[in-house]
Amino acid sequence: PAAPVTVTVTGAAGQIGYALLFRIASGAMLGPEVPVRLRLLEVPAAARAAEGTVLELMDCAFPLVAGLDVFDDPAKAFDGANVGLLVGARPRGPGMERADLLAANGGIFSVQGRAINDGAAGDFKAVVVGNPANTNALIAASHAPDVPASRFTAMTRLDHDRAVAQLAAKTGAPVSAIRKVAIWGNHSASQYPDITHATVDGGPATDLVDQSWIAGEFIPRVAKRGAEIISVRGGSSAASAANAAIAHMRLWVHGTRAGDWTSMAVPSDGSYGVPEGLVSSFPVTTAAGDYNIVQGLDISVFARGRIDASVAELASERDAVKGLGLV
Ligand code: NAX
Repeated sequence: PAAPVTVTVTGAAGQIGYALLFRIASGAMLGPEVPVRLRLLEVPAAARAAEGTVLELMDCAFPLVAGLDVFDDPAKAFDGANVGLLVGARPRGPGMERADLLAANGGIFSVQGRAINDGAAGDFKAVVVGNPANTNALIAASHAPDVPASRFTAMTRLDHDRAVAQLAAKTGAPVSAIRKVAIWGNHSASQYPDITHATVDGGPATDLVDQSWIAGEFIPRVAKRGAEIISVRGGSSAASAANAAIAHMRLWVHGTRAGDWTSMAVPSDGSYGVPEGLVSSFPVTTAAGDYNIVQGLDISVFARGRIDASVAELASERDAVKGLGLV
């Protein structure tokens, strides 16, 4: 049997945490043969609720679960972690300015970055889900100098899946027929969902839809889908976000399929003119636990403008947290 993998989940008592943990425990993330040791991190006030989730996880009698522990101390929660799903974050409260939000999250992700630096396993990989996800990943990485920055990624797979689903609905094709959708930039309304390179049943997606649908309906629908979910459901995306976090990590560990890619926010190496170090979404291929930004794609004038606008937002978030001494 495979060796157990230690998975740390933060914000474990939250709504995404609840949708995430049972699927990780069932093998949906790392595979049906891989035992998992789950380490749940919560704030002290929510640790008891996380203990309640642990009781339920026990009651599932998942054969793959090799450990179940709850912590309110990041240093303990990340001890020996191979995989981190950083979901817990400070939501924006009433009257909170953007700088307050960045500062509150800076306090969380700097401490967690340090805990990861000091205690995580040598192959540690993280996906940050908690918003502002890209900048939180940047903060965590900059407090973990001994861990390669490339291991700190942020989630745009939910945006990617939303784009696939919208393209499938518009063309009438099954989602399984769609390849090479991409999300660029920030996980925010400034993101650029891109179907320029996408295929539907092997043919160009752009032969099936026109530019006015792409610019007028598709892009805003995907970029503002989070707000649409809140207005219709009365709560923010939870199960779909958990599903995307599982896909993000499963693909990173097990690899993307031939002829396809995924979208991940990763520290830029300067590709496509995105300033080095900014955690920005790109199309990436993955294999054997590594990822590579897809190179050589044609970027239209339209795409350039969209990518530059989202990257400018990321640069301003980085400048704000730099001003706070967080990176
Ligand atoms: P909830 O408010 O339901 O849960 C968050 C949990 O995190 C709470 O239980 C809280 O106690 C815990 N927490 C807060 N600070 C913590 C800390 N320092 N250490 C450990 N736990 C801590 O939010 P939920 O709906 O689960 O969403 C979690 C985060 O995901 C939010 O920041 C949200 O904005 C973000 N999202 C990101 C998405 C993405 O695509 N990247 C989409 C979904 C989601 O909106």
